[in-house]
Parts: sequence; structure tokens; C-alpha cells
Amino acid sequence: MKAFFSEHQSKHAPALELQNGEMVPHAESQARVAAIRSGLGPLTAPSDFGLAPILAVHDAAYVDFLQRAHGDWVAAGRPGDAFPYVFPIRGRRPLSLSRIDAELGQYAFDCGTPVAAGTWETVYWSAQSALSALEVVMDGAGPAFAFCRPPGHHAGRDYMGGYSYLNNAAICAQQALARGAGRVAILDVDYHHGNGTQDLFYAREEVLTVSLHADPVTDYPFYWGHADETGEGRGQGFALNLSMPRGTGWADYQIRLTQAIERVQAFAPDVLIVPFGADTYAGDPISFFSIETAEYSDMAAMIAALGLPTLICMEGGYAIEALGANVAAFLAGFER
Ligand code: OKP
Ligand code: ZN
Repeated sequence: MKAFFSEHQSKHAPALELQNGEMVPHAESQARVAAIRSGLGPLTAPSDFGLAPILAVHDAAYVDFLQRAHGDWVAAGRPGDAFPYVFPIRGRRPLSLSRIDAELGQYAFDCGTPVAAGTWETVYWSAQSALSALEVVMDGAGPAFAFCRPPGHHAGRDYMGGYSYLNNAAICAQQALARGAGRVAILDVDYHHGNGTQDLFYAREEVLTVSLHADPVTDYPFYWGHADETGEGRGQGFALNLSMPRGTGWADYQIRLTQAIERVQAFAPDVLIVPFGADTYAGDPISFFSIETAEYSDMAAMIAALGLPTLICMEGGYAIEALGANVAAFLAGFER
């Protein structure tokens, strides 16, 4: 399967994140690049679609902020990566603030998503890799893999969080609509709820968002991904959240995946986008499902059986030693 990746995507190298009260080495490390690459054949460099498809989904002031945040941080005399530490509570009136700390808090929802020196180039080219893979899919040339890094599914219209800055899957869903698709389904199989994606399309009936994830009562991102989140307005019924308890293995995951697939099938989309996280793996250091490497092929084969034009976007997966094999197993399931 054709896999898109730009060398610019190696640049993002966040040093630390705040996890359970400690600053720890960031899980979304540059080491993921070589690890994922080891599971892939030759990579194709993406085309440059420019900012327009990104701005069709994300707020212009937020996109501008992403480009200058690290520079502003350095100009303020700060060390390391640009980190937020204060957040405006919901409902606070819009304020036009320019101190870097105020801006970081405005645009972030957690302390795991710092803006580092190479962040913008990496996330820009990640989105271009996704758009390039979408083009293959829309041209009817079979499934394609967007080797995106860092993940994107937690990013919303004007916010970053969960290691995500630009929402690659959402950018592609919007682009698919612009290119003539009538309906797009997003089937998110990362361990964590795809809150940004859900939020972006919550009131839209032409984009179905389905997410399989760890119960947000126990797991990040806590505030989103509950079963009663089903969409609003015209989008009512076009968001589906299927959560599972910690410890879930393939036998139980499969049952939820079958439900998800049935919903996608009933929606009859023109294009399917699969945000894929290998963090459901038994050995993932920050997650708690117990799927094994070979089972990723079964997972993918079930999705492939839908017979839809399908774009796969890389999301999470932090077990460096198994990441290449897990990605390879998933992609192989599409080809069997
Ligand atoms: C990004 B993606 C747990 C901290 C969790 C954020 C996880 C972001 C995951 N102690 N930190 O969905 O793989
Ligand atoms: Zn994840």
C-alpha cells in the first residue's frame, strides 16, 4: 500500500510532557519515526496542497499561532518547548491577549502538547501526507496510508491537545467533501477517544464519526467519548462512541468493532477515513488494552471487508519496539 511521509515530519521533538504529576520524556518522540518506518516499504513524499485545506477546518488565528508560538516563546526568553500552564475556564469572555503564556493556555487543553522548534513544519507536512494519501483514495487507486506524526485526532478547530495540533483525518474528511464526496465516515481505532474529530463534525450529518476507545471515565481525554455523545442539531445520530474497559483484548474488541462497522455500513459513505492508533497494543506504555500484533491484521481485514475507498491516518502507538510490526500487520490486513 502506498505510504506518504515527508522528511520534515521528523523535526518535531517535544522533550517533556506533564504526566501524573511529573515531567517525563515525551511519549510522542522522534524514535517513533524510525519505528514506524521499519514496518513500511518505500515511502512517497507528499505533494504540497498549501494552507487552504487546513484553514477549511482550523481557525486562522490558531494556525497563525502554531506557526509563531515557539518563536514567541524563545523571544520571551523561555527555555525548551512552549508549554501552557494557565487555561481560561469555559465561558470566560473572549479576551485579546498577547502574552505567550495566555495564548498557549487559550489554544491548549492539556500539558502534554508543547510547541517545539520543529512542530509547525512537522504538523504542516503531516497534513500534506494525509491529503496526498487521500488523493490516491479519491482517484480510486485503492487504500492508502498517511504516515502522520504526531497524531491529530485530539485537535479541534482552535485547540491543540493529546499530542495533536492539526487534525489530519478531519482535514481529509473536509477535503473529500470539497472533492465531491457526499458522505464521509471516520472510524477511529486509536486507544483514546478522537475528541477533536468528533467536535469538528458534531453538528454535521454528512460526516459520521465513530470512535472505539478506552472508557473516558478511567482514561484520557476524560471529558469526551461518553456513550451519550451522539451529535447535535442536523448531526444528531451521526456521532457514535463505543468505549471499552481497561484490559480489553481482541475477543471483546471485535464485538465493538462489529457494531462500529455496522453503523458505517448503514451510513453508506463514499469515503472511509480510519485514524489508526497502535496504542491498543498489549505492550503500549501509556495505554491499557491487550491487542496482540497478529490481531491487527484481523482488525484491518474486518474494516477492509466494507469494500470502501479507505484512507488510513496514523495516530498513536508508543511501544517503540513493536510499533513497526503493529503497523505492518494492520496494513497487511488490508491487502489480504
Ligand atoms: C494521543 B493519541 C496518561 C497521560 C495521557 C495524553 C495521551 C495522548 C494520546 N497518564 N496523556 O491519542 O495516541
Ligand atoms: Zn491514542
